[in-house]
Amino acid sequence: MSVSETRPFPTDFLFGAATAAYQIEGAAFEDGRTASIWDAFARVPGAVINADNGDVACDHYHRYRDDVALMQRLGLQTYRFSTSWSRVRPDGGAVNPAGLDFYKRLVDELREADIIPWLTLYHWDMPQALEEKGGWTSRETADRFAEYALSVHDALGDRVDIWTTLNEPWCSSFLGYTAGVHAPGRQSVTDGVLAAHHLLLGHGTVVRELRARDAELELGITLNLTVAEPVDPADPADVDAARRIDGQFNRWFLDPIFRGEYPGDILGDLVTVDAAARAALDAAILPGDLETIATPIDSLGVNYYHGEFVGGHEAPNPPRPGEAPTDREGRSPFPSHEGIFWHERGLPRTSMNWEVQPEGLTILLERVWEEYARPAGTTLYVTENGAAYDDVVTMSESGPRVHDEERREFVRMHLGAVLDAIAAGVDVRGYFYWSLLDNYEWAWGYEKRFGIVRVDYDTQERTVKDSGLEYGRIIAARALDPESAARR
Ligand code: GBH
Repeated sequence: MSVSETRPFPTDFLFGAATAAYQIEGAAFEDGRTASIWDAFARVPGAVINADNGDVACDHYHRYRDDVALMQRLGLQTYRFSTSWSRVRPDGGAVNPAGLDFYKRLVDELREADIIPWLTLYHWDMPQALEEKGGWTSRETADRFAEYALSVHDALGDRVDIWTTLNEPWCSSFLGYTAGVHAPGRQSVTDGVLAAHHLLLGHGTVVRELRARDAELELGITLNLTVAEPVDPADPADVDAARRIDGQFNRWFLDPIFRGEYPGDILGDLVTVDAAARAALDAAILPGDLETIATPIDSLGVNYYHGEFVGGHEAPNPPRPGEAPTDREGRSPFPSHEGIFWHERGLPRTSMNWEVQPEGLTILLERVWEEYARPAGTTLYVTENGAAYDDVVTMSESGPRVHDEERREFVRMHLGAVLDAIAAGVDVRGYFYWSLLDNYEWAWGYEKRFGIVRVDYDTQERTVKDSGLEYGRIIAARALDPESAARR
């Protein structure tokens, strides 16, 4: 939607940016940290573009003070980061005080700068030693996760109020254990559905235990949610394709968390596509699990990147699939994928080949609010939204500049979409751009840049991109201003 007048944000709306430990910290083997599944996966031949790994990444572990100063310059009110399990409990074992000290220093620096720390406990980097004991396919990993969470809370509970258990458990389970394009790189439907269950169980256990320790904490989870649109809403095969995508991305996680049950249609599909996987899931769901998973949360984090335009008939002009950048053969992440086809609808695309569809964010927020969050008394945050583009650096008298016009527009349009949702009555309390910095984009290595701040990986120099300057102006004005497009 185009902006013809100044559109203010609510006074308590929070503007932030997000990162994740493995993607920015580097210092992969310092101060007692041991390998995570991503350290291991990055070393599998062909798994990651250029065999890139997170050994150095943005060197944030050593540069966090400068990075916090940068956040302050941008005017961020909050910063969403994750803690590394392998730093806090190397190999998933005993607590490592040196690892916790890093997060204490970071959080103290943030608080000093008046930036609210928003802590995510798990952004995909389980200790490799636990993977060797079964990883998320093992029920015990949920208990190890709870122990880890409590040790982070022991150290930081007095200075962090907002806690997210998991980032995007769909990716951990189905990209990691079924498609095999993310760590740990397994390719099994059974492993994916078991991982999803144990991730959810770990989430619920941690919410329950942190709530019991401190009723004041703001607790939640972040999900990658999408809008699945059928090519022809009058064609039953297209509608069914959209139902299966919605069920496997969204409802697989939303329904247990908000309703204490897995979606029946998706369990039905699972028994037809892989009866053994369904039996394994049934056996893994023990009495009480779904009650634990449905422990009430205060806020739901919505990560939105793009929608899905799908049908039940082969596409005449199919778009290039987006998720497997390497020569390592990925499988479908969806247990039920037969007969689902992605179609082209002519939307602009980012350099990930993801569609740009800001209205999708409005539609998604309205739907999640009406069907799940509002009835549960849960508020919403957009915990990630952002885009990769092939940025070009130019030299000016004042130093390097990045005129990332497309990203600047992307941010403005999606903030407009959030305002549209607020105007429609959705209680969405904040927005985090993904990401503060260019960083390690998982299987894409350092090739894809999502930052509002450029990172030169040779010098570690940071340059605020035009999109970052624009975001800073929007935050300062607390409004989307039609003029700011011209003011550069
Ligand atoms: C987030 O996940 C992550 O939380 C973050 O770490 C990451 O850096 C960031 O996004 C950018 O990737 O097969 O083409 O249909 C992204 C969530 C969900 C987005 C699945 C892509 C399917 C792509 N992803 N989605 S495609």
